Amino acid sequence: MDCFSINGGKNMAFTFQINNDVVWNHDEKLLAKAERNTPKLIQTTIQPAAIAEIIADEKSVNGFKSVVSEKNIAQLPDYTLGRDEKIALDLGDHYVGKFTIDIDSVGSPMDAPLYLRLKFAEVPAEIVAEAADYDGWLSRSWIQEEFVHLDVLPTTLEMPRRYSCRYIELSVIDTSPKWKASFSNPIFMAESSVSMEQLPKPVIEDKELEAIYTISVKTLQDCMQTVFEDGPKRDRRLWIGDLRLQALANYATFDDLALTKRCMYLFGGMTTEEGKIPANVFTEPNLTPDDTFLFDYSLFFATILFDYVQHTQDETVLQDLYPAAKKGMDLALRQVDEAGRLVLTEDWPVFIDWSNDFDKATAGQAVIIYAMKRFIQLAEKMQDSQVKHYQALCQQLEEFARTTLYDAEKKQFVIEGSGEVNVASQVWMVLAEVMDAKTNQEIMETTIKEQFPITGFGTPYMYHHVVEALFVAGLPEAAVQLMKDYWGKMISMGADTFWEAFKPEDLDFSPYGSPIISSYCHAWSCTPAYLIKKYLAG
Ligand code: RAM
Repeated sequence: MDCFSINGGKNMAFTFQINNDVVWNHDEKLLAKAERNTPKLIQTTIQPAAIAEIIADEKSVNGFKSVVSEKNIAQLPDYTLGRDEKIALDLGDHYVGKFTIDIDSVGSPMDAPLYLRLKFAEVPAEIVAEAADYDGWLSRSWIQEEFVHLDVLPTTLEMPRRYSCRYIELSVIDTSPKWKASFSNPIFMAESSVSMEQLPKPVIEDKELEAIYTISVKTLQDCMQTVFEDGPKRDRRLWIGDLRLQALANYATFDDLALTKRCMYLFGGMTTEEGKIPANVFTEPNLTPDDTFLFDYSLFFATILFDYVQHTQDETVLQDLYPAAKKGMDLALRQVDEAGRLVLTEDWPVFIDWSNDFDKATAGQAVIIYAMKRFIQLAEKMQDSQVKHYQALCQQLEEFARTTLYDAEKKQFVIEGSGEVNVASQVWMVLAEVMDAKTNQEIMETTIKEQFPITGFGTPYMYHHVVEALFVAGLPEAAVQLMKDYWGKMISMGADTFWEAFKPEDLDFSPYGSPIISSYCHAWSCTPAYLIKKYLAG
C-alpha cells in the first residue's frame, strides 16, 4: 500500500491512499437491494433573488460577504456585458442542481464568439478567489469554474454539470468591440431526494438554536442526493463517517429510510476479501469502492446498522447486513493485543478529525469500545453463538482503558506513554461510556475547565462529538453553549449551510491548503438537527 500523508507519524493523518492489491467482494444480492432503493430526485425551479455585489468584510467567511446590488435582477437583460465585465447572481439560498440561461448579442452583428467564464460559489469568497492561485493538495478540478465559447447567439446555455452554490458569476472574457452579451431567464434547477415541505416547522423557543436547527436541516437536505453525499461540491460521494451522522439527523427530520438503506447496502455489498469496509464508495459509472480505509470509519458500519435497526426494527436489513458487520468487527479486533490495547497501524489509520495536532490512540481505543457495545446488541438479536466472546473482548478493552489510560487524579484520559491529555480522548471515552455516569460528568467538567475554549480541531465532525459527549455526561447547558459558539459562529459569518472545516481560532484553516477547495455544505456538520431533537425537544 502507498499512503501519502502530510503527517504520517504519530498522528497517522492521511491524504491519499493507494491500495492496488485489494481483492474486493461484490455481493450482487446486496448491491441489487442498494440499487432498488435509489431515490427519484425532487426538482425545484429556482430563479435568482438578486444581483449580488461581493465586498470585503473581515467578519465574514474568508473575508468576503455579499450585499444586494442596486442593479435590479428584473432588468438583468439590460446590463449587457463586454470584455472583462461581469455580474453575479444570488439564488437567495444554497442549492444543488443545474443551471441554464438565455444569452443574446446586442449591437452590431456578432463578429466573434462569446468567451464566457462561469463561477459557481457556495460562499462569496469563492467568487473572488482566482483558481490559478490554488496550491493545495486536492485536485483543482473541484473548483466550480467553467470556460465556455459560444459561436452563435441567441442561445440557451445549458450547463451539463451539477453545481452546489448560492452565487453564480457570469464573467465575459471577450465579445468584440462591436457587440455585447445580454443575459436573461437564469434558472437553477435544484435537486434533492427530499423536500422541505415534508417537514413540519419545529417549535424551538430559543431563536439562536432555531436558526442553527434550520440551517443544519438545509445542509442535510442539500447533501441528500442519490446517496448521502459528504458534500455536494466536494467529494460528492458517500463516506461512511459522514453517513453515520447524516443517518441520525435524517431519522430526526426527513426520515428517508430508503436512502439510508441504499447507503448501508452499498457498503455491505462492497467489502474487501478479508472483511474491511471501505471508507467511501462511488456510484458512477458503476458501483465501486474506494481503496481508502480508515479504522474508525470501518467500525461505524456496525454502529450505523445498530442505529437503523433501533430506529426501524427492520429484521431483514439486520439479517442481510449483520455478516458484513461481523466480519469487519472480527478484522478490527485482530488489532487488539492480549492486554486489551488497540494497536493502530499506519495502513489503517483512525480519522477522528482532520487536525493532526493531537494523538488519536486513546480516542481510537474508545471508538472500538463504542462500536463493540452496539455490535454486541446486534449479535444478541442475531443469537450469534459468539456473543460471549465479543463481550469478553469488550470488557478487556474497557479494562485496559480504565486501568492504563485513565488518570484518576487528573480525572482525564491520557495517551499511553506520553501522558498527553487531549479533548478527543475524553470525548470518545465518554461517548463509549467506559466510566460510570458520575465519572463521565467529572471528566467533561474537567475538560471544560482545562481545555475550553477548544482549540486544535478542524471539523464540525469533531465538535459534534464534543457536544454529544457533554449531553451524555449530563451537561446540557455546556452542550448548548458549544453549539451556539461553534455553529452559531458560522451563521454570524454568513453560513447558509454548515461547513466542512471550521476552526473558530483560525478562520483561514483548511485541511487542503486553501479554503477555495473546502466544501461549505458538508454532511457531517448537519447534526444540530439530531442533537436538538434528541437531547432538547420535550
Ligand atoms: C473528506 C470528506 C469526508 C470525510 C473524509 C475523511 O475528504 O469530505 O467528509 O469523511 O474526508
